[in-house]
Amino acid sequence: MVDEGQLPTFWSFRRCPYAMRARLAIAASGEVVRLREILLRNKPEAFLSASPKGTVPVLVLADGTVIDESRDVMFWVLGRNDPDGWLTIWRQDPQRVTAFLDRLDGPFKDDLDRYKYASRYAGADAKAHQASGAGFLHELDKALEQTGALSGTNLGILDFASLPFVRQFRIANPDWFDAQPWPHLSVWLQAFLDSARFQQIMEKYPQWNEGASPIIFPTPG
Ligand SMILES: N[C@@H](CCC(=O)N[C@@H](CS)C(=O)NCC(=O)O)C(=O)O
Repeated sequence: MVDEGQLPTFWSFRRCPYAMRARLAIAASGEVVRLREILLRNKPEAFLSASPKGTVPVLVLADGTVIDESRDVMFWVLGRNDPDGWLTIWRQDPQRVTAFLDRLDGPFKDDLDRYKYASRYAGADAKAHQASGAGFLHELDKALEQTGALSGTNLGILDFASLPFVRQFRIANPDWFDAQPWPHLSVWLQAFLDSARFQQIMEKYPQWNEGASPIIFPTPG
């Protein structure tokens, strides 16, 4: 029986790729949290007082510690328990992992936003950002050729940190994406989309409000 009062509180938004990768790591680690689903256009006071910068995901531990960067949430839960060895590559080569995540969250995310949501960025050249993002994805395709994973022999932190963003890149124009010569990348993405873990973290939850009953994540099976 879970003691709900002691569980960390996890502020989430279902479709946010940063929140998705945090939920993936939580589910893989076996940690259990109280999930609070919010709408970004209507952020609850309790969320903003936990983390005034107002981005999801946010994990608030029982002792009040606030972890409000998705990478830090991943590392925190996996640091406690990592049954699938997601951090093996981090232990072997932390610099490589950091460099990859910086590129993913920096230039690639910039390209993704300016390609997928070009109208929100004055003067953004969607085609140029599509091409630049595709350059990164071609590199991933090459890296996937050997083992089908970015993190070594098995899927790990590099894979699950990036898959939600690669999924978004595809959603911007699936026909174009599927016509690109990146067979290993396509297989890798499709296997993720078909996985039980992806279904698990995309479960729909009602929006949180002050009187809401706690939602335990992952849903106890
Ligand atoms: N660096 C942050 C970025 C998180 C982020 O930007 N999340 C978006 C949603 S996908 C957000 O909350 N944006 C605030 C807003 O739209 O008001 C992280 O890795 O956690």
